Amino acid sequence: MRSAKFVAAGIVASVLVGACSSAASPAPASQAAASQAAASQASAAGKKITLMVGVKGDPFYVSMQCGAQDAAKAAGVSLDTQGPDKFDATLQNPMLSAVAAAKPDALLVAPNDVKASVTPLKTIQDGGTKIVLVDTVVDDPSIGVSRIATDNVLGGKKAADALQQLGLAAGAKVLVISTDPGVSTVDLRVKGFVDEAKVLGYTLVSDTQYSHNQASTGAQVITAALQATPDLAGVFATNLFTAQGVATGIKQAGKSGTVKVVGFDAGPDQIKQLQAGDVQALVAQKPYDIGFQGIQQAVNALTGAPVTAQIQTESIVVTKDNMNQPDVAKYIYKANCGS
Ligand code: T6T
Repeated sequence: MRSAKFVAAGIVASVLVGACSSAASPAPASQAAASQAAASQASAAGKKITLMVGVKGDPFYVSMQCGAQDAAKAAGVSLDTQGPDKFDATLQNPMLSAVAAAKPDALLVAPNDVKASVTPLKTIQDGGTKIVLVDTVVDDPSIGVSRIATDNVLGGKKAADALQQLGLAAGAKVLVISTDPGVSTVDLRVKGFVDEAKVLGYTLVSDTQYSHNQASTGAQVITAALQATPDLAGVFATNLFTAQGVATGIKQAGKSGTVKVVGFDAGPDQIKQLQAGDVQALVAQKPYDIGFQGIQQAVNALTGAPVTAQIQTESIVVTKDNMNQPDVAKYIYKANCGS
């Protein structure tokens, strides 16, 4: 992430450099854009922005917060970060009601549920706060001036392709373990995986199973699945905590390496499991970039600059073989912004 931070800082620097150097031989359009960007940054100073993450303490959201903090500093806006103790709309919604009462100028939010999060977000938006959806979204398309997330369908497809790279042939038995239905990101990953698994000829041994975003439940689910299907060949675990729990369950069953595990996300503990051989591949997102761009879009919305309605960020497949390459290692998530 440190390098990603420098890249992001470089983007800000190049906007500023562009604004300065445009005086030498400006193309009229870019000169106008540069002046507009500079004016936007200046006039956003002092605005109040809240970041509501999906769940507190998750290295994915910590890394997103690091990006948002850096962008907020560059724009001179204040940032306050909050999040529920569990990824659960019944816990996040009361916090969103408090945001509605506080009326920040803008809200970056990862809603916990495509349907249950709509009402509190509508109240916030109707109160005049500009909303930028970061990571997860809601079903109501009228919510949010901008939506920034990983291309999650593509990420799920990459997970299935990773199983093929690991040697799974047509007919291999596979299982998907996700968090909960109604979480937009993981639902899209499941779709991308299942569609590609069909193309590759894999046999899904059951419908998608759920960890409720708890590593311990993920471990229990895979333990039961191994008993039901002793010749299971591969598992796709759609997010950080699910993948951690699945890898633990596979290890406890003495099946590390025999049952191939592809997880989503790249938290510090997941990287240790990759190193240990309990997980074979991880699809890492770029949460720092999502947070950084989220603030940029919020600032644009607050200053009348053009806003991009939808931004899809990239993912990258991390394995034991490439995890130490600098261009891969920089995407490992952070447990705190200083590390
Ligand atoms: O995978 C991320 C995030 O994209 C998803 O919406 C929820 O789970 C994570 O935060 C990882 O724990």
